[in-house]
Amino acid sequence: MSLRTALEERGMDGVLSVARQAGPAAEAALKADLESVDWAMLDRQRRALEKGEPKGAGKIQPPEVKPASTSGAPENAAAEEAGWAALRKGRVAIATVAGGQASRLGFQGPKGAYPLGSVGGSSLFQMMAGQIARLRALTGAALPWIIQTGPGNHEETVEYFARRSFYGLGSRTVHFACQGTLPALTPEGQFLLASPGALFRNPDGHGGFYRALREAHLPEKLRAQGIDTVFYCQVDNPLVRMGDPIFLGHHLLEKARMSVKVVAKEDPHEKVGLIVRREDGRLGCIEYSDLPDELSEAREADGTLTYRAGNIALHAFDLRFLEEMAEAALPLHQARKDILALKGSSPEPVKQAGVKFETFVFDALPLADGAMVQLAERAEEFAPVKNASGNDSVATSREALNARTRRWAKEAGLALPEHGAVEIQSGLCYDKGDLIAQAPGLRLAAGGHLITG
Ligand code: UD2
Repeated sequence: MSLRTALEERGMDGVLSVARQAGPAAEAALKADLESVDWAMLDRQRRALEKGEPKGAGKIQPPEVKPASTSGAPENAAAEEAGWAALRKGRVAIATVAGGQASRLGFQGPKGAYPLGSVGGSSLFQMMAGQIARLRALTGAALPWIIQTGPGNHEETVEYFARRSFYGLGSRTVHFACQGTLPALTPEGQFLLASPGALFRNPDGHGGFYRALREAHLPEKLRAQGIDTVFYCQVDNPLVRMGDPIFLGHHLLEKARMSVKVVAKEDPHEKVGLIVRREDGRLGCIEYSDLPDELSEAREADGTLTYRAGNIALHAFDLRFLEEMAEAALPLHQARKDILALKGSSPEPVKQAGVKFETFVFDALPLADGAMVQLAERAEEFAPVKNASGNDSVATSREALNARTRRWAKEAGLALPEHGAVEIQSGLCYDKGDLIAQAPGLRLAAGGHLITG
């Protein structure tokens, strides 16, 4: 179908007139941009706009939850064995979504580059790279790392890693996959223009991860290496246990296609999605902004929240399922915003009502035949950096890291000064057990409370 027909059929051909007035270069650029529009997706966007956001959770139940990896629960023993075996066999890759900018932190650059370490100044990327390096050393596996970037930070992220020699991981084992974009629309379903020659587009949400992998040809590359399982995390949680063997083990033993970790919510209005068992028996995630108060505030007789499985956006995937999700019609979430775009014949963009569309990774959960939920102990595994101050800020995340290091060091019998931040040198140890095992050879570096080898 020609571009003209595609536009005319949808009553959207007016979009070319502004470009035409601006001259042949702008017209050619806009046409090229329009040629890359996914028309089937655009039709879904316009239908979603008419219907509005899907509301109502239906009848829900709390999900069954496996014990936390750090709990020492006997039920975790078989999973631990299965997880380490899969890691050692080289069946696992790690993926981190890092498509956003750190604008909420007031930091210029990709969020993963934020220097979170209180003593050594390690960035979030460096902390994660260190865990992967240590896990590689413990398992002898290749353990590739996929970093999903966004159009706004892709080049900067690749350059960031190149300048740091990929933290010693080897450039061929760190893969970058850039997520796509979706055109924003007016409330009437028309395109918006960022300039006469370009549509206004926004990143397609972390649900774009599935397509980003496909576009980068990663599923086939990974499969050729014998990989069938992917551990997934967000870039903003420095407490993450990258490639957690117990989590992966439960996922594999349950023959799950997608799994998720949750923390027990204590604050009904905490900004995490809620993992639930839906009426149709499938798992689902209700985003915090869509959660009615009567559900978020419901309590058991002992005072605990009835629905408390808070999504920490940590998943395990079957590789085939990841590929299938690149084809799935995931729900389109809409954000009505003021958008800076051209209007009428005005030469400069002006703020106007528009709608941005995004898809979310967790919307694949109901599509997974077999899905496992595991609890995470908050103090051990979850302290995201979201805001400049207050909840989930740099300060609260550093505090949680410091407290965890002190707990581990105490159990490892390492003597620490009573006050001040303590950090474990990145890449030195994978978890508490690893620190305990290595404790006799460790020391505090001069000039800071950094535990080094
Ligand atoms: C997300 C979840 C929330 C909860 C919480 C846990 C959504 C909508 N909500 O909340 O339920 O699990 O995390 O911390 O996700 N990202 C991309 N591309 C995008 C958008 C985001 O890569 O287009 C990445 C981003 O770099 C970050 C992660 O996804 O690593 C989370 O994004 P966010 O900070 O926008 O999500 P948040 O905090 O609203």
